[in-house]
Amino acid sequence: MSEKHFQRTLVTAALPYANGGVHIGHLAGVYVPADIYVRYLRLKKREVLFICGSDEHGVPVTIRARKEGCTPQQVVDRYNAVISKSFADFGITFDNYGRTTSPIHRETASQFFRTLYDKGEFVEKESEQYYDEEAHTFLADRYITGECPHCHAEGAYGDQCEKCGTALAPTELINPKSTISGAKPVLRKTKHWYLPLDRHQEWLEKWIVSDHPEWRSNVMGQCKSWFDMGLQPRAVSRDLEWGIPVPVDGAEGKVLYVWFDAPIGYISNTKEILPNDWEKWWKSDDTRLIHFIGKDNIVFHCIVFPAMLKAEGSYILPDNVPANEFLNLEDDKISTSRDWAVWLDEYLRDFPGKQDVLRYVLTANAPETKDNNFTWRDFQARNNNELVAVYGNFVNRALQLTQKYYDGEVPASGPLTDYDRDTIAEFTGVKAEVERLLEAFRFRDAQKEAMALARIGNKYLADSEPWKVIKTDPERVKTILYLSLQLVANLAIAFEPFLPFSSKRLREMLHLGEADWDRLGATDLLPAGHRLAQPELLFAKIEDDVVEAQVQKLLDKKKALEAATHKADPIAQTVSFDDFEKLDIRVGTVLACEKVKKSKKLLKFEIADGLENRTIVSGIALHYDPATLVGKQVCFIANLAPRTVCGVESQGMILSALNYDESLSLLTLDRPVAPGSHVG
Ligand code: B3M
Ligand code: ZN
Repeated sequence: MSEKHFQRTLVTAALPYANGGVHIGHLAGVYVPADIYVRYLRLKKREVLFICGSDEHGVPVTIRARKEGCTPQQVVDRYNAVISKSFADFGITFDNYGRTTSPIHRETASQFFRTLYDKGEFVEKESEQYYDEEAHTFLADRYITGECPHCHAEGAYGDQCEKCGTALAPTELINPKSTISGAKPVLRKTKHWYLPLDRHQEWLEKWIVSDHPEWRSNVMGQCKSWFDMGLQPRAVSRDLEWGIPVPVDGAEGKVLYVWFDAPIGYISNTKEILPNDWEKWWKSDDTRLIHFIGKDNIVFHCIVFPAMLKAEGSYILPDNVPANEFLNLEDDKISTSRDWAVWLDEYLRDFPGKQDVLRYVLTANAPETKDNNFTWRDFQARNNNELVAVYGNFVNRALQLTQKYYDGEVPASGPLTDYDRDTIAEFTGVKAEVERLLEAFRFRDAQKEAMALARIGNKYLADSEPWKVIKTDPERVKTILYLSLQLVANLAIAFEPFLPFSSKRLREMLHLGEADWDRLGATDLLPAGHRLAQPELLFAKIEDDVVEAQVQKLLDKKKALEAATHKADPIAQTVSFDDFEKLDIRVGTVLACEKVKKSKKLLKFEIADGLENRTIVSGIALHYDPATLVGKQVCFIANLAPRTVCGVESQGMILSALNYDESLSLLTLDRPVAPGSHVG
């Protein structure tokens, strides 16, 4: 069915796991495109509902809770607040942002499971799962670690080896261990319920491949590969404590699999705000259901959840699932666990008031059909060269000149030239193109089309040169600025779905009131005599040092993580205490320090050792400027036999630590002691 046959549109956005914050990959992949689409539908005065919420069950939450020594509920309470604030800060306009630990969700998900169970839609199967006898719990895949059978890396998980990426089953791991107690897990029989997707394959394949050829190629491709492999029964329950209990007798200790429970969150978050009116959104054929997700959720939204909805029998199915691919960050995969991300709350602390800059850049680089990459340099370039130099510059010049020549009042237009008429023809055509692209979920092209409006304005003003013409033909300038102001007003409307914050500020500067999308393309949005407010710059340049600091922050994070996770060299052979006591390690104060001639690596130290002072040569010239070492206190081995190095007799060895990345740090003291003090 094409859009026009639907009465209303229900838009959902993937429920973010409440085990961490929201980063730019989430915004780019799901939430900005979904928000653009919903804002557009509202501007078109269509009936729309925008639903999301926190996904609060599942193993990632329990792993975070263990790591932080708190309960899963405390984790989700914290991150649900962080996430919903981030979305509000970035103008993501959900009609409801719920959560899957809410009572209404627990009831809805339990009821949904029970309905399928009573209809015999599940297959019950007994299987063997790893059980931790010390922690008295079955182990989810991520709680089992061991040697990867493929690359033999240690630390592979029960579902995947992060080193070589191979998908694994827990029983494939060599020397499996529980990450909870460290014990060797044992296999135990356990019963679970499975959704027999194989029984749904025929209708699913027809519904997607034949009935929805318009779906994005990346989505269609993934679905077809699942069909080609042959759909398999999928477990819908787990042996876990954290989750929604399976509402069946004899299911103690079992909860709904998070990917069974979470999509039902879309339904419960609708019911939560429309207790008496939710069914027309989920059960009426004249509702169009659109799921906005990232590519790793395609199978759950195109195959698993539709199979659940079909099996239940009273729900509609999604009409489109415009899934985005992934956004990388500085050529590396964004990762919550490795903290390789730009977190929205951090971004706003570093770039207050610049939500639209990030929305613009993420839309311009949206990974709509293939993975894309975010770099801080590109962020700066798009801000400076597009938002400031084209859109902001055009608006500012048109408004400043109107202030200067007409005291902020829109002038009456005089007769139009052919150039005027050509320009008008150009910008009145933009509306249809922006709409066509938005209806097709092509947000980056749609935004580019809106930006074309700014380029038209910028060119028109630059070509018309009102600041020169004012001297010879003041009447002509009235027409130039009148038309330019109409273009500015059109921009405030055209950018509303994409850049809501700056569009609002611009409408306020124009005294334009709410954006009226139907008027987009009009040349009388600001009638002659209409008073404008004092103009302010819409966007400000971002300087090199600001983005360099962001890149450095990421590199520092990477280094810190590498250092924290680096596997040290094995410990050397054990020595006796007597042997250790033979070493006489002392503290010395650096009296002087200089490079050793004819050597790149050596520094010659004069050390106060509490006796006669001494000279020591040390190979750290590549790591230190000798001048910075004078006065420092260092640790040195005092009774090492003297050696001549590069013609200098060295009486001892200064101690330093060599990092895994070849960087080096001298062993210094955190408070002064007398030279010659013993180290032990
Ligand atoms: N919680 C988010 C993810 O996989 C997952 C989406 C659920 S949507 C029902 O990143
Ligand atoms: Zn591996």
